[in-house]
Amino acid sequence: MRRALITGITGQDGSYLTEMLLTKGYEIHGIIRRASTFNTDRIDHLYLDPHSPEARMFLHYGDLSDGPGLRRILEEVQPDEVYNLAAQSHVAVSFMQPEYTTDIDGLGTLRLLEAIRDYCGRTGHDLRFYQAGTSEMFGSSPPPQSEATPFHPRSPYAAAKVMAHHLVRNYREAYDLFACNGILFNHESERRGETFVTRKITRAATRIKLGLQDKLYLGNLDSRRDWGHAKDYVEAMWLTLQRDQPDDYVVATGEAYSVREFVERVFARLELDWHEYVEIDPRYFRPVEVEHLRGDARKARHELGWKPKVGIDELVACMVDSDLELARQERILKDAGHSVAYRGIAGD
Ligand code: NAP
Ligand code: F7E
Repeated sequence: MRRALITGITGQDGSYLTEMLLTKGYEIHGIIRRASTFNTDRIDHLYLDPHSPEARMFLHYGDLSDGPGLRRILEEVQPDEVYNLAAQSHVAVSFMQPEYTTDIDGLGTLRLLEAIRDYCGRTGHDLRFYQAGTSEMFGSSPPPQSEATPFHPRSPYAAAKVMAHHLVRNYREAYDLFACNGILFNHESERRGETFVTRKITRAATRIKLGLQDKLYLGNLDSRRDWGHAKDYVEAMWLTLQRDQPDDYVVATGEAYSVREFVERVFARLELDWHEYVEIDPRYFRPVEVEHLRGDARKARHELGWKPKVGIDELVACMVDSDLELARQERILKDAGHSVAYRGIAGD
């Protein structure tokens, strides 16, 4: 049975990757952060008591800021594959917390690579490493962006991810580590964090439809993104680690739409006129914007045999339908006299 160690297992991608690897027969070990509230919603449906003979997913407390803890987990788990998905992944938040974001997304990757280098050198074990890099690294480089496109990061998040990208390449060249970078374009889902723009839109529009909310406040509607479904992207991660040689791959659909077009599609599915509900709030503008991301994933297509299955219409449909169901549940609670205050933090 192959064993995978996943940082960021409680995130959107971590949950889909875990589901996929379990169906492939892997034993999964995930690193979770200790929090005062439960933060395992996205993987609760996969959890079995570790005492159960059927349990194949195990959780370990850890944090990318804690090198010794990462080392201990590696020794204990002895994984065949390591997927580094943990990150402070919100671009706008990275402008508010640049040092923290760099510590986790940049230095955190280094801590993990160093732990792996020492572990492999000392035990003679081999493992394969995947780094979840981002199209944000291209920043202002014009589309279509491929593996050959220069990086021009436009946020602390993107700069930290560029650092991690180069470290992964360096460890591959210097220490012969099977270490690969994904350059992942935006990928969304019903499990997407609620402050990323697609989910913010589908949550708000469905709540508006059911009378739970009046307005949706957004920032820049003109930026264009290449949006795919997260399920497809975790498959590309796994395929990357199954190659004979380590390499770096852009993962993208090749189609881009503006935030405005995404809003239009979502409200149209709900038979609402978005102009009546959407307002611009400048607090959601970023100090500098990434205007246009559209990926060229031909290398992944040829070498990994990967192509996305879900296009924009299906993505919108599944996010809207899932959030409509959530809104229906909120409506029932509200009608029964319970409070259903919706949380949102200004600026993200
Ligand atoms: P996500 O939903 O924000 O999940 C991030 C994960 O990282 C969560 O499990 C989070 O734990 C964990 N984490 C945050 N800080 C940590 C720390 N200090 N130590 C340990 N774990 C920490 O992100 P995602 O959308 O699944 O993305 C997965 C990875 O792909 C990230 O590295 C992201 O930067 C990268 N990426 C994502 C996209 C995209 O469009 N989704 C595109 C390109 C690259 P909590 O649950 O406790 O917060
Ligand atoms: O913004 C604009 C915003 O926060 C998309 C992360 O997964 O993908 C993600 O980063 C666009 C930007 O994602 C609001 O200005 C307008 O132009 O959904 P987002 P992102 O910044 O593209 C990359 C590939 C990652 O790697 C990241 O981890 O939408 N926008 N109004 C808004 N964005 C937000 N969040 N909120 C708004 O109100």
